[in-house]
Parts: sequence; C-alpha cells; structure tokens
Amino acid sequence: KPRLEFGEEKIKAERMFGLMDVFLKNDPLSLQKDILDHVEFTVAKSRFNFDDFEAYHALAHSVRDRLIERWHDTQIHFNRKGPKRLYFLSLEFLMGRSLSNTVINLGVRDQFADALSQLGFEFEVLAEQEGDACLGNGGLARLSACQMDSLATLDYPAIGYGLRYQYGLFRQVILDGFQHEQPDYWLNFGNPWEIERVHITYPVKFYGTVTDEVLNKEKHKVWVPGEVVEAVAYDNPIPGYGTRNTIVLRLWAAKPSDQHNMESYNTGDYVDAVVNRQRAESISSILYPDDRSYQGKELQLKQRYFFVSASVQDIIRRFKDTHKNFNEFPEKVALQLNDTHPSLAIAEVMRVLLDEEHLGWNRAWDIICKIFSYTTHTVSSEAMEKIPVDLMGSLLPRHLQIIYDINFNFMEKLKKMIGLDYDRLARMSIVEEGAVKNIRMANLSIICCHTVNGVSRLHLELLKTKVFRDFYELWPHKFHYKTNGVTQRRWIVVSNPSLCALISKWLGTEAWIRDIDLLIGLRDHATNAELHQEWKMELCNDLMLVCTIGNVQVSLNAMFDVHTKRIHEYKRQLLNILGIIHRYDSIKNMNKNDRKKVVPRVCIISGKAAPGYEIAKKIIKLCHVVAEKINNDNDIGDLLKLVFIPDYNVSVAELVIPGADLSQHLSTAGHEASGTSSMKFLMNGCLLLATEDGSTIEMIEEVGRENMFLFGASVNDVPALREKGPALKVPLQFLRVVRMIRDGHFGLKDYFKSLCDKIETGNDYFLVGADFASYLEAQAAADKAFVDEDRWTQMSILCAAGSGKFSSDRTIQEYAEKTWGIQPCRCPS
Ligand code: T68
Repeated sequence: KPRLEFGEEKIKAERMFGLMDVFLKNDPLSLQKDILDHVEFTVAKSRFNFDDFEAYHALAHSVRDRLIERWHDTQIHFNRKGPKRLYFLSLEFLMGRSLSNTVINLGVRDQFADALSQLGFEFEVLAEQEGDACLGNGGLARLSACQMDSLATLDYPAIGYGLRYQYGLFRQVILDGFQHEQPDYWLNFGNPWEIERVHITYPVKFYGTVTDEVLNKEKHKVWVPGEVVEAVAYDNPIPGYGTRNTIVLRLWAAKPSDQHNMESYNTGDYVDAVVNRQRAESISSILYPDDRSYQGKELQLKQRYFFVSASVQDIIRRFKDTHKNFNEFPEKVALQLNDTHPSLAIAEVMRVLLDEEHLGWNRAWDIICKIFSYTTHTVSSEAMEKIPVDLMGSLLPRHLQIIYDINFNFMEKLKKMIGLDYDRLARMSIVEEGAVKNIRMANLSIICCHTVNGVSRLHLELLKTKVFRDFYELWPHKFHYKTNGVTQRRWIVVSNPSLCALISKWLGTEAWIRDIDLLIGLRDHATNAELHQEWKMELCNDLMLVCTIGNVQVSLNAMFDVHTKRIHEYKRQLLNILGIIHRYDSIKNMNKNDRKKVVPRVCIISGKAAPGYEIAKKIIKLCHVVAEKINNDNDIGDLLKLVFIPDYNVSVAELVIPGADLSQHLSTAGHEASGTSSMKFLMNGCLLLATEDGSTIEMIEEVGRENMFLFGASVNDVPALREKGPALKVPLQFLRVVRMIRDGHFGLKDYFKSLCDKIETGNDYFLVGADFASYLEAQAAADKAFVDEDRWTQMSILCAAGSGKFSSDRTIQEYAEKTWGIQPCRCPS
C-alpha cells in the first residue's frame, strides 16, 4: 500500500511509490546496513573506523528513521479523521534519554541489540553515550514527559508544545561538599531526536503600542510592536507503545527575525545591527532553575509569551487549514495549561480572535471559556505566580488591556453574585492592588478555564478549602482532581528490564505494559514461595546502584534506603539527615551484642538545590560532612553508609529506583501537591517510608497501610502543632542530634547555625522536631520488617501489585474523558 499520497502526476507518483513502497525493515541485515549508512553519510565517519559515540549517533538516526515513518503515518491518519485535538502547553519537559525508550516503544529493541552485537557493539554501551534532555526542574516537568508517553500509547490525537532551551537545568557539581552550578549546554554534541523545521516559523511580537483603527466601519485595536522575533519549530516525535501512533512534542527556538529593526540597517550600522539581531536567541536560551518562585523577570516573561504566541499561531493555523468558522473551534481544540506558566495563552487566543479574526468580544469570550483547562501543581497561595502590571504593560500592552477587560467583566458579574464584599472582591480580582500592582495568573486561569484540576485528592481538598476557596464557593463545578501517574514503560520496562520480565512471567502476559490494571494479578502470587525466591533475587540486584555510588564500599546485604528529589525545606531532607545522625550516634553507643542486631543501611540522598536557595545548599553540605564522618568511622564499618549522588536527573533516577529497598517521602503534611517519585518506587516493589501527604494517601488505599511505613502529623494536625510555637514538645533525641551539629561534631558549626536555628522549637515551620519521634519509630519498623525476608518480599510484591492506579495511562484517560473531551484515534498498522 502506498506510504505517501501524491497529487496529479501519476507517473512520478508511481515511480516514487515503486522506490519506496515498503516500510523500513527490521531484520538484522537491514538494520546493520542502515546503521552503517548513517555512520558513513550522517556522522560522516568511515565505516571501518568509528567509536562508540559515533556508533550511538548512527544507531539513533536509524531508530529515528523508523520513528519518522510512523509519525508521518499518524499525521496523515489524524488529518484524514479530523478529530478534536489536545494541545498540551508546558514550559518544562524532563525527557531524559530517548534511545532505549524509543526502541522499546517501537518494539525493535531486541532486533537492534542483535544487529549491533553482530557488528561487535553492545546496545547498552551505546545507550550510555546519550546525554539527558533536562528541559525542566522537577516533578511538574517529568510529569509532562510521562503524560506525553501515555497520550501516544493511548492513541490520543495530541501535540505537546514547549521551549527548546539551549541550556537545560544546571548541572550540579559538588566541590568539597558544596553545590556548584554549571551550564548544561546539552546540544553541544547534536541531538538526533529532533527535526528542525526551518519552514515552520512564526513571528512573535513584543513591546510597542496599541492604536485604534476603523475597518469596515468597526473599531479595532492594532498592536504595533517594537520588536519581532522569529520562532522556529523543532519536532520531537514521541512513539506510543504497542501502537503505530507517534505524536510530537514541538519545541520552539528563538531566531532573529527579518522584520526586526529594519531601520538600523538603513541607518548604516550594519555590524551593530547584526549583533543586535543575535540577541533574539537569548529568549529561548535558558531554563530558569528556580523551582516555584516566579521572579517577574522581563526575560522570563518574554520567554513565556514567545512560547505561547508561537504555539497559539500554530494551533490556529492548523485549525484554519480545514475550517472556516470559529464556531467549530471548541469542537476541535482543547488547550491544557500545565500550571499557570503558559496562561498568557488565554489572553493571546483572545487577542487573535478579537484583533485578527475580528470575532467580537462575546463570541471570542464564549470560545475561550470552552477550550481552556488548567492544572495547578502548587499548594500554597504564596507560590502563585504574579506578573507586575508595569512589566506586562510595557512588554505586552495589548494583552494587559485584554486582561483588564476580562477582569472588569468578571468583577461586574461577581458583584451581582456576591454583593459588595470588598475584601472578597479584592482577593478574587485578577489585578492585585498594592505598592506594586500585579496580575495574578492563577485567578486569570480559574476565571477563563472550564476546569481546574488538582494533582491528587488531598490537593483538591486544599484547593477547595484554602488556596482557591473563594473561587470554589463561586464555581464548585470547575474544580476536580486527577491523581498524577507515571509511565510504566519508562519506569519499569526501560529502567528495570529484569523486573519487567519477572512480572510478565508471573502474569503470563506482557499486556500490563499497556494495561496496568493487570498488575493486580501479582497479588494472587504474593505468598508463592517460588515467586518469593525470584523476587528476592530481583531485589538483591543492586549492582547498578552500587556502581553509581562509586567509591564508597558498601555491603550488598544492606538495606538500600533512598531519598531523591529536589532539595527543599518542605521535603525535609534535613529530617532524614538528623535521623541518620541519630542512627550513627546510637550505633556508637551500642555494645557488641546489640550491634549484631543492627540492620546495615546504605543511605542515599540525591537532588539539586535551586542556585539561590541558601538553606537547601546548607542541607547538601550537611549531608556531605555527616557522610564524611560516618563513612570513615571504623567503629561503624558496614552498618551505616551515607552517599550523596551528585547531579540527580532522569538517568540517575533510572539507576537508583530499581535498586532501592526503601524510599523516603517526608514532606510536611499538606505541602506536597502529589509527589510522583513515590509512584516509580512503588511500581518497582520498593517500600515507602512516608508522611500522609499528597498522593501517598491514595497509595495507602491501594496497597494497604500495613505495607507501608507511615509517620508524622496529618494535614489536620499541622496547624495546631504550628500554633503551639515554643510550647511544642520535641523529643530528647532530636535535641541531642541538633546539639551535635551545633557543637561542631561534624565541623563548620558557624555555617550550620542558621540551619539549626530554622528547626529550633518555635521556629520550626516544617515541623522537623515535632515529627522526629514518629519518624524514628517508622524507621525502626522498617528495620524490623527487613530482617523478616519473607514478610519484606511479600510487602514488596504487594506494593508493585497495588501500583496500577499510579500509571499516567489512568491519569491521561481521566483527563481525556472528563476534561478535554478527546477520543482515541488509532492509526492502522
Ligand atoms: C510538583 N511541582 C509538585 N513545580 O511539587 C509535586 N514550579 O507535588 C507534584 O507531584 C508535581 O509537581 C507534579 O504534579 C513542581 O514540580 C515546578 O517544578 C515548578 C517549576 C517552575 C515554576 C514553578
């Protein structure tokens, strides 16, 4: 069957069809030929002389060819069927590496591995050559990546939009225990997974003025920009698993525009003009590393609008290719805002409909209210984004007008509904009054979106009762939650192939890779001795993790206890370190006999601190000094080790998660909107030591309280504990370990003083002291369970068996059905 559709010229079409009438083949010989062709013609190295890195590139290009083939077919299929599409707008995507994931989703992993081995290469070794694509900060960004995988796998017609940062998230380098940041110029060695679309470009306007113009006797606003920058598309195909469907993540890069500053050429300063043009590229050059503190920087706002404007132009262009009337827009378009970062899209679509499509306010507003949905990933009002009105007015003058108009209409309506409750009106206004006037992006989003989603059930409760209470009371129907999920393709199939094989063997099928509900079938075997044997072998398979740890000698019998996530006070890495100091101190004070009963532990901590976050950086240093002391204490030996793995990213997570026995999720209750790393650990049969926060509450329902180590104050307890202030009781052990740090037991006592002050009773906002006793109890319970191998193995099996709910496939299906109103559109294979 023809792979391409041709126009009129039948002869030409037949000739081309004759040349390309079959899909690329996946037998060893064809694959080898493809790889060698790419060595010779893409990498431009002799096929007789190339190294692993060059082989990786040739391999990646051969895989990419197959990806493009499916992607074209999917696009043709979507265009033919014309379904409603989802446009997923996110400023961050943490994709990690692509090679292994792609070959597994395409179903050609083993074929490529065989072909390579005959050429004398090992697939895994070449896969190690790939760098991580770290175009995001943390949970939110990795969630976007997991969701793209699920959208493709479930055959949904979706497109992801983001920014092609030249510098990804900073690399963390540890020097003498201190974090240093280095730029991640990830494109240095080329990126075989993207396709540059030199013809898909859109002008993006900034600054300037807005004037009134009369057109067909009607008044219209015209925005005359002061600067224009070009957005160029880079397409990253995302293959589904067990389907031909391949969707795209389109990332925008900024390039100078020919419309930019034409006068400077005319005034003759050619060299200056060219240099100035080049500055345009800085818009998409850097990912802002500050997790959840929007600083209202001009470049950051420019970046956001740049991304939004290019995406909106692309979406409208695609719609207009096949439709004349905007009445159908809501039937064909769903726009998802991943947090408020892309919420300028609301004002941008409104602007295009009003000023360019001349729809009139009411028609345009009606469309806006039908197409946008918004997911918030934040729990506190303080973390909600605000943009200074002055900044917005100078950079995006027309958008500011539109936002004011939306707000005016909303305020008028609101007054009719709630009366003249001025405090409440002020809280709900999009415009925050004060010394500096701000635009509240969350308010804008809630007012304009048909649905506001939280990321766990508890998160929705907090939104309803605290953060968005005023809005919830007004529009209860808008508020929903979709508990987050992660993709089992990346987090089991790719990163833990031996567990994957074991699960498939015991379930008698690989179907769980697409249909995660089947995992529950493992429960039937939870007490099976034979499975226990195999599962235990699997749990002991910590070798990769040991290699990652590097030069710290550890015992393989030890419990591998892992705490990996961004370093943040609310995530309480400090609680973990204090617990480790307490363990160290206890072992030191034990007699020989008691020492024999100690369960050896390898504690692993990993995570980045935002560059300006002093306290978080001190926590990293504390971890290092404590590690230094413990790891070199002969008295302790194998009983306790502490390792900090630098530069945590997706690839490190892929090594660490499969090797962990216990993982820690210690957020003060009410602070973690959901948490997603816990889901990856759970799927891998790792036991959780956690507070009852975010999605953990739902995990308790799925795997049972008895299979987890829970501790700490509940969300309802937290306010009362905080209120106690200096009267709050903390255990003696806590005072003792804090004293050890204060007294300089680990050195640098002056440096750590502020850290200790932060957890001083009366000052301890995150309740480290209040939760300490309960934390130690949970740790002791974990030790006790670990010694009973059968019990531990059974708990581990039950965790994996109960993790099905936490697949992003379930999340995406809920979004598709309840929020976006999109249907699967499966490309025939
Ligand atoms: C996280 N948020 C939540 N934000 O903290 C986590 N913010 O509980 C949740 O599981 C996850 O989102 C997915 O829903 C973030 O990761 C950011 O990374 C971020 C980045 C820039 C600005 C603000």
